[in-house]
Amino acid sequence: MSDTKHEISQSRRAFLSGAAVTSAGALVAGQATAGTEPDKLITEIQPWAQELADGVDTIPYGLPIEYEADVIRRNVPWLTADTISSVNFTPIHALDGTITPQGCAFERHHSGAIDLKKENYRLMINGLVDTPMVFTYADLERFPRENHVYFCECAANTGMEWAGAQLNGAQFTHGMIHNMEYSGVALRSLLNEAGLSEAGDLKDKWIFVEGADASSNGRSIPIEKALDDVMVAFKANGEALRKEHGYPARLVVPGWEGNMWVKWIRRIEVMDHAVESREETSKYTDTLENGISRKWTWAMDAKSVVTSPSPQAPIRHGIGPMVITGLAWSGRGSITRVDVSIDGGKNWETARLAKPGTPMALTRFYLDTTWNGEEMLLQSRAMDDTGYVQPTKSQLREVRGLNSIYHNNGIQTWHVGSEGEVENVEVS
Ligand SMILES: Nc1nc2c(c(=O)[nH]1)N[C@H]1C(S)=C(S)[C@@H](COP(=O)(O)O)O[C@H]1N2
Ligand SMILES: [Mo]
Repeated sequence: MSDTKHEISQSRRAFLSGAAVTSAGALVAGQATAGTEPDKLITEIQPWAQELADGVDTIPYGLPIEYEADVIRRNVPWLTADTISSVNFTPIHALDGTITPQGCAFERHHSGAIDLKKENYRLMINGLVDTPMVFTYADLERFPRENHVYFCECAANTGMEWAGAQLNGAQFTHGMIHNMEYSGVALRSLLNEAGLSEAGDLKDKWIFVEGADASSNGRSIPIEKALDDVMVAFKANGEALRKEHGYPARLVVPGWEGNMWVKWIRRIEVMDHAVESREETSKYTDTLENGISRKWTWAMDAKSVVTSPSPQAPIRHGIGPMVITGLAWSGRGSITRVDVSIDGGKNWETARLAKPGTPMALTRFYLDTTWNGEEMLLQSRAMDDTGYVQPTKSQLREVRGLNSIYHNNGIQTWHVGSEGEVENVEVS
């Protein structure tokens, strides 16, 4: 016991003296450098220690402190004609860990976020079921509940980058993603309650899911997936879903494109065919080089991005110790490894995963390294437990051509300049 304690204090001292050397050595880095003036923040009693502060209940439901006011969702106004049918982006460059707070998790609406009270909520299950049913919100809460962390990525995430580097910030290139802990019921429980004998051997059976908003965002999902890990969720990160994420209940379709995660879910029809709705024909399909479009590209392939440094999070500390960090995910399983390159993919170093990857959830990676002030072409490359390796942009284009929008999981490059400034560039 005491040995361990000793070791800890030893290594702490080593770290602190290391930091002192750095701040004295690297002048650009040091704000609290060893100058001649005493640091008043240390030697003088500060205003906040001279009076009493906010009592409990000052803010019954807390928001981030004003100094973090920049950590917000942002949209790109020229991308869409109005904000009703539009998207904004998670500030992934400013977050850490893996859980996305609901308040800054990207929103994507086709006809605006509706205001739906629990008492007005109904979920119908009809079609090839033994007993068509309608559940109220209170009914949903009486089915066995589950908790799972999953990412939700819009298929259009990184879509603007197909032809070349376009948007200057990880928030804009990769921010159509969020990762939350969902509480809800397995869709399987609801389907079984309605009874599936009508659907026979379940071969080639589908569900068609609609939302209560004007767009309804109808999507067909194969029954195998519906009975596997799909959830009807009503809580995210412990609290009720926010209005914009589908209050009071949404579909959670682990690993599959965000468009299938129907919000304000109101109806599920069991069918013997897919509907081929707008959302799965003219949209959310991938046009190949020969003009023919792929459909049913549901799973989100393994992908990663360095969130810092990145254009909105340049290096401000000068040369010396540097943490490179980012996110990796796969809709087909768990992230097993992430490599980082600082020379545009010539050499790779394996990053440290903050925690072992879990299926269909974000994984945080860190590369604890040193920056000597050199320019970098920073990249990350994810691998998942199917053995899949995230492709370069040219590998992706060989298969997919240049007509695609959706499902761009190519390797992203940031150029880091000698002043620490960062820009979106393409190394294909
Ligand atoms: N009912 C309904 N569900 C919907 C949508 C919608 O417009 N209406 N948008 C879809 C799309 S395209 C995506 S990417 C996700 C986004 O979920 P979020 O707004 O919670 O981020 O919801 C999906 N579910
Ligand atoms: Mo989407």
